Amino acid sequence: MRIGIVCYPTFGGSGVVATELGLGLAKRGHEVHFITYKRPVRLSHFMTNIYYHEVNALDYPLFEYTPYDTTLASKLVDVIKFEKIDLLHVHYAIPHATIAFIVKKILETQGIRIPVVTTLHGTDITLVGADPSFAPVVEFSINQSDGVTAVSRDLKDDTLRYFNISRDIRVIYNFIDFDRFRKIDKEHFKKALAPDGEKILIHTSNFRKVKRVDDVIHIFQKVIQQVPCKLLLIGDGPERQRLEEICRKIKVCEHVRFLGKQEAIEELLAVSDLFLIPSENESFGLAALEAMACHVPVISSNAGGLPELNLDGTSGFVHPVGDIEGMAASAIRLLKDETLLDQYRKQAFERAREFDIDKILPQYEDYYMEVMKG
Ligand code: GMT
Repeated sequence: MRIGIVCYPTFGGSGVVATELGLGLAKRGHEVHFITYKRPVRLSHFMTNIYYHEVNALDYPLFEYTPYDTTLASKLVDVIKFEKIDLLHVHYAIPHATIAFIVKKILETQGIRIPVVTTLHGTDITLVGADPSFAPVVEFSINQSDGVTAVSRDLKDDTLRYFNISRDIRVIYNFIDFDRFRKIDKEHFKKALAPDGEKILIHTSNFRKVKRVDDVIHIFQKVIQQVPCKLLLIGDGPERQRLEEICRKIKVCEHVRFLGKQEAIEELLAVSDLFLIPSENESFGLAALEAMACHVPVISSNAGGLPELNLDGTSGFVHPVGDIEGMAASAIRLLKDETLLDQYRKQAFERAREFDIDKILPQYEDYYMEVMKG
């Protein structure tokens, strides 16, 4: 197939899933065209059947906001016609599902049918999409897609709860590529980060309020009173300054490392003992899956699709949102008992294997075929 992929190319789960999906499809012999405003972060090396089309929005003094949507639509019309794309897969409903609808209509006037699949990733429904400033357009655009997928059952349910959806929504979970995410030996990293053999707790996110990174710090504050440990905070975002201030206030700075955005997350996961993800809302939790693939058990909240991934008492522990006491107690229990920690490491890895790219990717291929058959 010739597949067009539209996504947000920056750091963030939806862009990562879209890029890894494209790379996986290309490896399986499909021709994949990425149409984005910037080269996706994980698309750094050359592959014969991967193509990249950059969308350059024209700046003009009249525009207070550059009309990126129009430029993207025009680029898509051009790429779909010229490259003879069979199917367009857009990631994150806003504005991509809407643009896809416009493109479809334009191409229809030229006798070209382009099936569109929209993948809902989470905040495009729960946080942003349901806002009245977007909702009617999001609902309309989802209904106009030829196929719709959601990254968890919970996100599907939320979508049906928030919107009046006439389409079936297929659940296709996030996935992981074990060629990249696996336990690697990075002992020298471990020595540098935890010179006295301290345990390492890790959190990666875009530091937005929805991630409740302050809970991570407060959990850590409780854990360090009982287990010598360090906390790695990976990523960046609007909450960073406030979080640094919390660390100063509760005097844990010397044990907490803010490492900013990192590309080789797997190297940091390789030296970590426990992953914390106490989110308020999380459609799936790709970051937790990456940790599990590297044999790192997860302490999570029960928000959204997290319990569909992190099995309480198997791959880690699940607690209600905001239950700092409970999450800290589970963390202490695991970190104090090396045998139990080892058992959870294995179980986390086994759970991650259920989301192997080789199992999930064919689900997309089958779905594309169904959608193309109409
Ligand atoms: O908010 C983020 O975590 C980024 C966001 C995105 O769209 O880039 O991630 C969402 O999509 C990921 C991939 O499908 C999911 O694994 C994340 O759980 C989801 N984030 C939220 O729902 C908050």
